[in-house]
Amino acid sequence: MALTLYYAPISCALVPYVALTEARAQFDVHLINVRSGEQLSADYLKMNPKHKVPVLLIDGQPLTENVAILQWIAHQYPEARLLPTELDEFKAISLLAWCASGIHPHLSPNLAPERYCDVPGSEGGVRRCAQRFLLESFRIADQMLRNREWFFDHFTLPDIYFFWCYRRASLFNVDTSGLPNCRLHYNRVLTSRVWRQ
Ligand SMILES: N[C@@H](CCC(=O)N[C@@H](CS)C(=O)NCC(=O)O)C(=O)O
Repeated sequence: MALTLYYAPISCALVPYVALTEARAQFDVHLINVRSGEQLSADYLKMNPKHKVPVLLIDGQPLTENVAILQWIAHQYPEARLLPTELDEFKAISLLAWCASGIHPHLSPNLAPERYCDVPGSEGGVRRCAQRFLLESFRIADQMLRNREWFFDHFTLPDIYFFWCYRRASLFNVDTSGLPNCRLHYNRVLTSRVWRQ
């Protein structure tokens, strides 16, 4: 099977990159320069009219949206145990959906606040509001991770997606100093997983 991950540095395409690596999948990486707008080119839009990374091309067929791509990887490589079993499988999908729809959308306004409110001078306020939403979610995650290594009893997909959300927020200088469990989890993902080796 031919797999190509359309990827941009720092972006959420890191999440399927880590998942594929943890699954020891054979895949190619196609770099997309999001800053220069390569995702808006006619060729890319043919593959993903939503002009986003990641896209996973599976034998020439594009699959978009992290939540779908991640589940496809977990099902394709069951020996990697990227999803827990029984009810926990659906709890893990619930966490993925939370990352995708409850956390990720509050990251983007930090990067381009003018896309979210075009009132001149509103950038600071847009960032402040987005960061409030992010911190609310991170506080919840911090409680979930209390006295735990991972969200479930072993490393699974939500660990990867949450890791990326937290990392992206830290790069926007969101003050996460009061969230020790998120920080410990972040360091654990950085230091103990295959994708860093
Ligand atoms: N819902 C999508 C979101 C993907 C997304 O927002 N990707 C950003 C990078 S983190 C992107 O490609 N932005 C470029 C653009 O909007 O033109 C998913 O989960 O895959």
